Amino acid sequence: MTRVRVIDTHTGGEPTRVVVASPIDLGSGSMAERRELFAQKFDDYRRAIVCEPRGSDVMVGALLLPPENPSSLAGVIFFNNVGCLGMCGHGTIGVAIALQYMERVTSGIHQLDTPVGPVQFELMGDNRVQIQNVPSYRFRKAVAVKLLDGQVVHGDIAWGGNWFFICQDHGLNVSMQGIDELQRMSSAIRKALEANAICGENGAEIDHIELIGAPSSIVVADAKNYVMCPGAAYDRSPCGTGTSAKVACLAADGKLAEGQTHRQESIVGSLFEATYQLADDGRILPSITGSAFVNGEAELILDPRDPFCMGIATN
Ligand code: PYC
Repeated sequence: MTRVRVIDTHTGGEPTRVVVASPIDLGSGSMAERRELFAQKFDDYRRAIVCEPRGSDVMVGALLLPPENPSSLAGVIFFNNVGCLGMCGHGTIGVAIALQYMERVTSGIHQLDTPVGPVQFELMGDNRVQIQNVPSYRFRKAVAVKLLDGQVVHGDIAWGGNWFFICQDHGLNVSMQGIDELQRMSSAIRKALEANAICGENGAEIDHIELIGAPSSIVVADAKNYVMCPGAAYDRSPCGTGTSAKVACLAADGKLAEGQTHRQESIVGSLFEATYQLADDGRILPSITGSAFVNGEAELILDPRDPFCMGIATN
């Protein structure tokens, strides 16, 4: 039997399961190489940790590893019900709170290595964490996409650690009451992007769809979003990488100044506050602040006699 120690957290409603000691050896290559090895050779562990029957489609895993850079605290690979992510903003906030819970960090700025570059976090007190995400940018503006039913929507293609199609003219209310329609619309956009070979830079797959709407009256926010993740679950948090991508678009449009705060509400009413600094190359360096809480601590038991020991595949 293999035992896997995990700390469960949620960030604005979105769960992160932090694997504190990796049950597998991914070597000491770059984080991108280790993610590739994880995806190619150990995908059953991904399923075992986040998929049913131990997890769910919404669960995001965070595998803590030795760092790539000597100055970093740890390396981390984020993954979900269908594969690995590039970066994960809500997950980084969850990892920070899990590390604090384990008394591995106190105050100060700490660096984590991810497959798409280093990110920093700072504990702000009261379960709040500020992260500095990877450089983010808008790749293409107002790309028209024709859906199968003939409706045409437009969206910006932007990078925030994952690739996003950010759409405002979808014609839907971004609210929990309309969740099924938001899901259908996001899936239709994702299919149309694939069918028309609309990609991120260098042909990268756009695997996150972000629908923007008006904020509700329950929190003070500038916008609300619904984000469909790869695997079709929607992010309960405002999505850290999605908020970074959105802020990159606002910056590119001259709608958000350096240092100004953008408040991004999630579909469940949780909030991230985002600011940015301009990088020398024209990209932005986003900072995202949100809160996470530890809500579980467990040892997963991987019993080889269990027919669903390595999880139920959803892809
Ligand atoms: O917060 O960046 C994020 C994220 C990505 C997928 C789910 N959450």
